[in-house]
Amino acid sequence: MATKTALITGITGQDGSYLAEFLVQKGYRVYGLLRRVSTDPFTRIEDLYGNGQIKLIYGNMRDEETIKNALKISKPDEIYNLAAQSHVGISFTCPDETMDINYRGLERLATEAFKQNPKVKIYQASTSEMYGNTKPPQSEKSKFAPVSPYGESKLLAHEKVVVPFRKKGFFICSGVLFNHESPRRGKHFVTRKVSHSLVKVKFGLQDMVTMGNLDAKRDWGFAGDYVRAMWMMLQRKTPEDFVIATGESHTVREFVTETAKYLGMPVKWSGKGLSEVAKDEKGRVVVKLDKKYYRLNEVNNLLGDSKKARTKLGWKPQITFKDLVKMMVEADVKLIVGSNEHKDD
Ligand code: NAP
Ligand code: F7E
Repeated sequence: MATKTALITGITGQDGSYLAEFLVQKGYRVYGLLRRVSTDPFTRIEDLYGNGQIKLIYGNMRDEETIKNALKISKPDEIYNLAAQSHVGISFTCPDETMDINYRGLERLATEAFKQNPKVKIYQASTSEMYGNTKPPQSEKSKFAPVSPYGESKLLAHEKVVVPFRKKGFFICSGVLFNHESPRRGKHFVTRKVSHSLVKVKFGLQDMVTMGNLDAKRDWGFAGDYVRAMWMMLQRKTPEDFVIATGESHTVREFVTETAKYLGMPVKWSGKGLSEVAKDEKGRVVVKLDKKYYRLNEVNNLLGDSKKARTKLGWKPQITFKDLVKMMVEADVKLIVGSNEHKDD
């Protein structure tokens, strides 16, 4: 079989890095769209790039010409559109940028990609945030009702780009992925914030971590399992959307409790509302709350029903909630204790 070529937007992100590794292992020629930033963007993909296993093309989802150029250079068979302003909380402070990257960006990409090659297959990174507070469990049949600019931008990308292009006969599909995490997760997402901070607390490098809503429930899986599903969706003859989720949900509070337990630093919760705290066995406060980490609107309860993916794609997650906590804590212990990270970071 001829070597396939993939173009990944968002290759420097959590999912982009796992997907690049996965596709390289499958024998793909992999290109990634790289936006210029002042700091080192390579941390997650430098091995693949250094070994010449992926090629990077400068570009930006906000700049049509750079997208055209990336498509002309890479000539992809498959496109994975993972680039996004992906932080829900931050989307409330920069809604226009979020919309331009997440919705208009896909519009620019899909329009040009299908013009250059009508047979190209496109995967769109849709999200459980599109459900907002629709009653769980959420499946492909559940109602979309986003409550954040991020959720709205992703819903527009789905409804105004994915659905119409598919109706015209092009291969484009949405993976409606529920939260997925890993040691490569950005530190401003709650799981990584908790694992990274509590490891620092454990080793005396930080006193406590300050957080927001502990009652929110999320269906957390492992990013490595989820990129496999993205690829599976593009190997089909006909494009369809799939929910990808573990089918198990936990509160943010439970994630903290489990992380602390795995670190051998069990915590007890006390207090109510903003005064709630978690204390370690010596009675020291290791988690406190601050209003600034609460969102303007919250998605309270996400729990995915991925029956369709399990039957039609043959996909199922391999990593459990406890495995995920263990994996993230162990990676942060290695990073922090091994690297002598500074106390004020
Ligand atoms: P992430 O770590 O935040 O990565 C986002 C990627 O998008 C980064 O490579 C970033 O580049 C790139 N990017 C941002 N703005 C861009 C622009 N204007 N032009 C080009 N690239 C740009 O996100 P992730 O967790 O890997 O998620 C991947 C995708 O899945 C995103 O679309 C996200 O919305 C969606 N999603 C994620 C989850 C989840 O739980 N992780 C669940 C459902 C859907 P820089 O390195 O330069 O910042
Ligand atoms: O928040 C609560 C917060 O930022 C999870 C993105 O990948 O998944 C992700 O979006 C929950 C929320 O992820 C803090 O209020 C409490 O209820 O880790 P998060 P998210 O908003 O669910 C979806 C599926 C995506 O598509 C997105 O791209 O945790 N929470 N305290 C906190 N959240 C943060 N970030 N920081 C806190 O201190």
